[in-house]
Amino acid sequence: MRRSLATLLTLALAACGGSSTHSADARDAQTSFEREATQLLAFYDPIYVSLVTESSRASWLASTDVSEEHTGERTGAATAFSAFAGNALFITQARALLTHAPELTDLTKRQLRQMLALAADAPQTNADLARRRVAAESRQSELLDGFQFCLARTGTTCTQPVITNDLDRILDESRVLADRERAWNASKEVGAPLRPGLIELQGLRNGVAREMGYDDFFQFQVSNYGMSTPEMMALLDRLVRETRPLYEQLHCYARYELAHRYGVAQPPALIPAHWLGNRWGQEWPGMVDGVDMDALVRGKSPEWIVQTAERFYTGMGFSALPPSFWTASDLYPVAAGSPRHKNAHASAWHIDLNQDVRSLMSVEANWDWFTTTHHELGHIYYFLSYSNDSVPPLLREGANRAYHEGMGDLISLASSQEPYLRSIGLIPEGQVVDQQRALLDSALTGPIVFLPFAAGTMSQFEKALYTDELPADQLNTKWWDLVARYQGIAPPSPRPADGCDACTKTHINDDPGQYYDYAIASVLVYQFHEHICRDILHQDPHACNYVGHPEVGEFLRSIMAPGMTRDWREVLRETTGSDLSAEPMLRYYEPLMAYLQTQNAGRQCALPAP
Ligand code: X8Z
Ligand code: ZN
Repeated sequence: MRRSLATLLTLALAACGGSSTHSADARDAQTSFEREATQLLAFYDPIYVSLVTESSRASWLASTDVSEEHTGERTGAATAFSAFAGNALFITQARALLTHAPELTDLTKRQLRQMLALAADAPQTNADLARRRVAAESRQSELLDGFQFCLARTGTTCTQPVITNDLDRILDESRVLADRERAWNASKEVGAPLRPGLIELQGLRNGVAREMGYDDFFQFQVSNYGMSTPEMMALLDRLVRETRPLYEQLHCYARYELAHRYGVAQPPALIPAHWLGNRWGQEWPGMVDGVDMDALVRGKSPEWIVQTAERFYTGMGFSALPPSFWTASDLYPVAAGSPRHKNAHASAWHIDLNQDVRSLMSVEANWDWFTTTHHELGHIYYFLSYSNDSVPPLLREGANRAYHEGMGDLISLASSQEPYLRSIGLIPEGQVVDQQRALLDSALTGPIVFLPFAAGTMSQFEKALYTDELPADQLNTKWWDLVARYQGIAPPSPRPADGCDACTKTHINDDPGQYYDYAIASVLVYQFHEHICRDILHQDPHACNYVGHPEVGEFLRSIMAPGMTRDWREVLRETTGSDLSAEPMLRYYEPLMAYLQTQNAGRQCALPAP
C-alpha cells in the first residue's frame, strides 16, 4: 500500500511541474498558479478519499471491537494516511502556492489550507515523530475503549463488571450516597492507566504541531477558528463571565436541594461530585421535583429512540438515512457477558466522505440517550448535506468544528420542547407542564451548567497541558483546582496526586485540544434557535416546533450544505444577521433569574469568580 502510494506520489508531483511558471507574464502567471493548484488537488483528492476511507474503516473496527489486532490495523491505516497527507512535498507545494494567495480563488486557498492542517497532524518532515504519535494515539484509544469498569472486587478479581451506562444509571437514579460514591470512584479508575499515555501524547502532539510552525498543539487546534490562543481564551472567559450570575444561582439551588435530598444539614461550599447525575458534573439532571425527563421515554425501545430522532429530521424535509446507516452503525450496548469491548462514548463517522455514514452509540431508553441520539444524527445529516458536487473532499467539514457540534445540539433542544413532545405522544393529554420548572431543568442540563465545564475546566486544562506544558505530577491537582474554581465542585475524598481524573474524560484522550467546540456550539445553538423560532416560525423560542416545517430544513441545509467552503463568521452573519453572541442564550434563560432568587432567598449563595 505505502509502496504504491509513494510511487504514485513521485509520478504525479513530477506531472504537476513544481513552481516552474515564473517566466510567464503576469496574466499567465495568475492563471498558472490556480492551474497548478488545481492539478495538485486533482492528484491529491482521490488518494485522500481512498486513504481516509481505509483509515476510517480500520478505526471503526478498532473502536467497535477492541483487540490488539484491530489496534494494529488502525495504526497501519493511520500511518499510511499520514505518510500521504503529511508528505513534505504537499507541505512545500501548498505553502508555496499560498504565497500567491491573491492569484488563487477562495475555494482553492481553503483547500490548500486544509491540506496543510491535515499535514500538521503527522508531518513527514519528522517522520519518526509522526509515526510515534500515530502509534501512541492508537494505544491510548485501545486502553480507553477496552477498559473494564468494575463495581466490586474480590482481591484483584472483578466480581461486578459494568459498562459506563451502568455507572451513569446509578448516578442518575440512586439516592444512596454510598452507592453513588462507589459508582463515581469506579468511573475514575480508568484515569490512572491512561496517565502515562497522556503524558507521552502531550510531548508528541506538541512536537508535531511545532514541526509545522505552531507554538503548541492547543494553538494548532484553535487555528480551526482562525483565532489565536489568547483570542480563544478571551472568548471562553467572556462566556463564563456572562453566565456566572445565573450559574451562581443554579449552583446555590443545587447545593441546598441536594443537601436536603441526602440529609446533610449544612450544605458544603463546593458540591460533592458524587451528588451529581453526571460523572464530571457537566450537567445536573434529575434535580427538579416534578420534572422527570427519563419517565417520558421509559418503556420505549432503544430502536424507537433512534427512529424517532430520524423522524425529527425527515419531518423538516431531510431524506431518510441511507439504508447502510442502519446496517453499518453500532447503535446499542454490547450484550452483558459478551467478550466484545467497544468505545462507550457516542460518535458519528463519515467513513468515505460520501454516503457511508455511521454512528457508534450505546443507546438505552433514557433521556440522556434521547438527546444524544438527536445530537449524533445532527452530525450525520451535516455529513450528508455537504457530500455534494459543490464541496470538494477536503472541505467536507463543518464551517468550523462548533457548527458540527451545534447542529445536533440545536435539534436536541428543539426535540425537548413541549409542543413537539406532545405531538409525538410523550407528554400525555391532560398532563400540565410547569414552564418555570421545565426551564430550570433545561438550564441544569444545558448550557448554563455546561459552560463552566466546557469553557472553563476542560479548556483551561488542555491549554495548561499543551501551551503551558503542565508537568505530569500536577495533572490531578490542576484538574481539581479548575473544577473547584469554575464549577464549584469537589471530589468526595482527596484524589491521588499520581492519578489522572482528567483522563477519564474521553476527549482528553481521543479528541484533544478542542472541547471549547462544545462551548461555542452551545452559544450558536441559541442564535440559530432564536432566529428559527422568531423569524421563520413566528413562535416563542421556549415552545417552538420545527417538525412539519420544511422551511426550517431549508434553513439548516443552507448552513450545512456549503461545508467548509465558506467562512464561518460570514455564514453566521448571513443566516442570523449577527456575529457570535451569547445574548440569545441569556435571553432564553433570563426568566429563571427572578425565580431562582426567590427559591434561594435566605441561602448563602456567593460563588467567587474563577
Ligand atoms: O462528546 C459529545 C458528543 C460527541 S459527538 C456526544 N458531547 C460532549 C460530551 O459528551 O462531553 C456532546 C456534549 C458534550
Ligand atoms: Zn458531537
